[in-house]
Amino acid sequence: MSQFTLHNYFRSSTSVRVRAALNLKGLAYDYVPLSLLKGEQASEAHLALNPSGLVPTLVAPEGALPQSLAILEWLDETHPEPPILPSDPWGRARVRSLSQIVAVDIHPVNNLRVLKHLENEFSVDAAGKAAWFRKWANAGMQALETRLARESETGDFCHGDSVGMADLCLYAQVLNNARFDVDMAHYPTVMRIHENCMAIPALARAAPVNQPDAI
Ligand SMILES: N[C@@H](CCC(=O)N[C@@H](CS)C(=O)NCC(=O)O)C(=O)O
Repeated sequence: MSQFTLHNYFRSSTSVRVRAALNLKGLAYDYVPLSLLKGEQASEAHLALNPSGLVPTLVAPEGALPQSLAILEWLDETHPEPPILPSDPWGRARVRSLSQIVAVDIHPVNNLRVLKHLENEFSVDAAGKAAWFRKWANAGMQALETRLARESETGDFCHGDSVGMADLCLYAQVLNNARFDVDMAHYPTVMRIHENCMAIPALARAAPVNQPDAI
C-alpha cells in the first residue's frame, strides 16, 4: 500500500495533472477509479472525502485533499524534486497565471456537469455541446498561445526548459481538446510544448490511454 491514494478517472484532465506530478516526483500511489459516466464521483463514499463530488481527490497521511492545483502546489512543497514551480516570485506568479488560463478559464465551463446541464435543462444536442466546448477551449488556447509566443520566459516548456505546473495543465487540456475536435493548428507554440510534454515518460504514463480504467 502506498502513502497516497488518488481517487480519479482516466479521462479527467484534472486527474491527468495530478497523476503527472506524482509520476514526475517518483511518488507511488494507489489508483481508485471513479467512473464519471456512472456518477461515482458523487457517491456517498467520495462525497465524504470531497464534498464537491469532483475528481481528483488525493488522500495523503494528513487527510483528503481535493482541487488539482492545490494538490500540485502541496506536492511541490512537500516533495520539491524536481520542482514544478520556479524559485522566484515572478516566475511562480507567471506559471500560476498560465495554469489558470486552463484551470480557471477553460476547464470549469466545459466540465461534464456543465455539458450535462446544457443537455438536460436546455436540450442542447451533442453537436451543440461540442460547439460550446470548442468556443471556450479556443478562447483559452488563443490567450495561452499569444502569451507563450511573445513572453521571453517561454522555452522548451511554458516557463524555461523544464516541465512545470503550467505544462501539466496545458498538456492535459490539449489531450481533452482532441475529444471535441478543437483545431490545434492555430496554436503552434502550445502544440510544440504539448509534444515536448508527451516525450516525457512520466507525463505520457499519466495520459488517459495508459490508465487501468481506460475504455
Ligand atoms: N477545480 C477542480 C475541478 C475538478 C473537476 O471538475 N473534475 C472533473 C473531471 S476533469 C469532474 O469531476 N467532473 C465531474 C462532473 O462534472 O460531474 C480541480 O481542479 O480539481
